[in-house]
Amino acid sequence: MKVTEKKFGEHAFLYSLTNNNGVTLEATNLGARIVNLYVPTAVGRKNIVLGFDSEKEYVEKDLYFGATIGRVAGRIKNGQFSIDKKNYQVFVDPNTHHCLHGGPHSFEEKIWETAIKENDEELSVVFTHTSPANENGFPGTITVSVTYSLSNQNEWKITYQASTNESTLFNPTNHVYFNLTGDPTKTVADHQLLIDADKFVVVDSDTNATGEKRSVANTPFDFRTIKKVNEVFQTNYEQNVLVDGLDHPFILNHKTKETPQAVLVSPESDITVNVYTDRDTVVIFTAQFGNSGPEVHGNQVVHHGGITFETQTSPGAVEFEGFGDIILRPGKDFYSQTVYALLLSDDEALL
Ligand code: G6D
Repeated sequence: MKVTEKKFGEHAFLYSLTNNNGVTLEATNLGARIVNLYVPTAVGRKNIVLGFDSEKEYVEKDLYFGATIGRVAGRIKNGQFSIDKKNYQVFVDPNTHHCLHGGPHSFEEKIWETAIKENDEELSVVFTHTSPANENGFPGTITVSVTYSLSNQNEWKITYQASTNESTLFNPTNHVYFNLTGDPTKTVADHQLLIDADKFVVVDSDTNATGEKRSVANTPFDFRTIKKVNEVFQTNYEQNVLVDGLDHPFILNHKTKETPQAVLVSPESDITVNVYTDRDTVVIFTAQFGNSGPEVHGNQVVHHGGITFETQTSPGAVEFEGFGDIILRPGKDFYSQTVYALLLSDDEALL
C-alpha cells in the first residue's frame, strides 16, 4: 500500500492511495472529492470515475464532479424550512428559485484540512472543514469530517462525521460519477443496474420531490432485478421523459445487512460496484448533460456519460412527513458510512 501527495493547483493537493491489488484512488482536498479511481483489468488500467486534471479545471468546468456535497444534498424547494417552529430562508438559485446542494460556494468549493492515516488493511485520507453559522443562510457552525479509505478488499469507504453548536440541517452525500467503460464518450446505457428499492420518489418538472413515494412495480424504475440502464432511457414513462433519464431518489429496502443496496456492472461484466450504505435513500442521476458535457482528460462527456449513487436522506425531508429527519442537533453528532466495493473479474479471491 502506498500514499503520495502532489500539488493540484494553486491551493489544492492531490492524494493518491494505492492498495496491494493495484487499485488507485485519487482524491483532492478541493471539495473533499474523488478525482480518479483506477482499476486493473484484462485490457489494462481503467479509470472508472469522471474527474478533471487540476483545481482550475474543476473551478472552470463543474465543481460537483466527485465532490462531497453539503450542507444539504439535493433541492430544498424555495429554500424554505423550519426547525423548532423557527422559519429559515436559505440561498435560492435566481433561475430555479430552489436551493441545490446547500447553495453555491458550499462544501464542493472549499479547501478542506487533510490528514493521512494508514493501517495494515487500509489507507485513509481524512478531510475536515468548518462551515460558519449563516453560510448561505443555514444556522449553526458545523464541523464536518469526511474520510475516504481504500482497503485491500478493493473497497472505497466514505465515513461522514459532523457536529453543530445550534440545530441545523445536515444531509451530505458524494457526487461521484461512475462510468465503468473508462471512456466518457460512451454512455452508461449498457451498464447493468440493480437498486434494492421497492419505492422511488416522484419528482416535478423542477426535479423537486413531490411527496409521493411510488411503488416501482410495473414501472421502468423497477431495478430490483438487475437490468440495463437503457431500459429506462428507452421508455416514454413520464418520470423518465420529465428529466430525460434518472434523477430520482430510491427508497432503499435494507432487508438484509449482507446484500448491497445497489449494484452497477460494466458492459463487459469485468467490473462490478456494490454499493452499501446506512442511509435510507440513494439518488441516482444519469448525467443529463445534453451537448454541453465538460471535457474530461481531453474527451467530452456524452449525454448519459455517467451515473451517480448519492446516498442520503431523501430530498423532501424538510417538507413531507415520512421522508426522514435531517436536523442535526448540538450534542448529537452525525455519523454515516457508504462503501463502494469493487469486484474485478481478474480478482479470483473476490469472486
Ligand atoms: C444532482 O440530482 C441532482 C441533479 O438534478 C443536478 O443536476 C446535479 O446534482 C448537479 O445529482
